[in-house]
Amino acid sequence: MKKLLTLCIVHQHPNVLLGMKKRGFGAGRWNGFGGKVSQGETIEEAAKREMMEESGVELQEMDKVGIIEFEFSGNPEILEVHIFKADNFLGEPSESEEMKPQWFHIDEIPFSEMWPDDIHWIPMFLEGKKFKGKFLFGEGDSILQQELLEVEAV
Ligand code: 6U4
Repeated sequence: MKKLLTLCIVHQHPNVLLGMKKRGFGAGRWNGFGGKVSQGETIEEAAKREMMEESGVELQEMDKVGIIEFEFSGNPEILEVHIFKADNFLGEPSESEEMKPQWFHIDEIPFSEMWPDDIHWIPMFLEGKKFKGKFLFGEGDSILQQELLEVEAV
């Protein structure tokens, strides 16, 4: 079974906007903003909705830069996460019940407090590359298998 999710990172060079996830899946980690795609909405609509709900800002233009599938050993569910990059937005980031936004210089991205796959694809994201990948997680934060490829288009 596949579940569709979105993840959006605003990159205003030399900074990126991340949020500390306060509850739910991935709580306690810094991450981009996003969540599940609801029935009847496009993936892009979901990305914008989640960005607004979690950070209070409105995205206008964004680019889809990556698709990564995540699987957890012993769990048949596959999370298909569509990753977007935006360089602009309307409004001011503000804390929500779900996320606490914060800007990070790209040399100070807190990888040790992020999902363990992020250190592999965020450099590609920052270089403006597009990518597709798959990660299989084991116990703890271990990665049992990974695949990550630069692609022409996602
Ligand atoms: P609700 O609906 O609030 O219960 P929740 O279970 O908190 O949802 P949600 O919808 O916020 O989860 O979605 C999880 C977010 O985490 C999505 O933006 C995708 C992202 N995500 C999931 N696995 C990830 C991973 N391995 N690496 C990463 N982001 C991931 O960078």
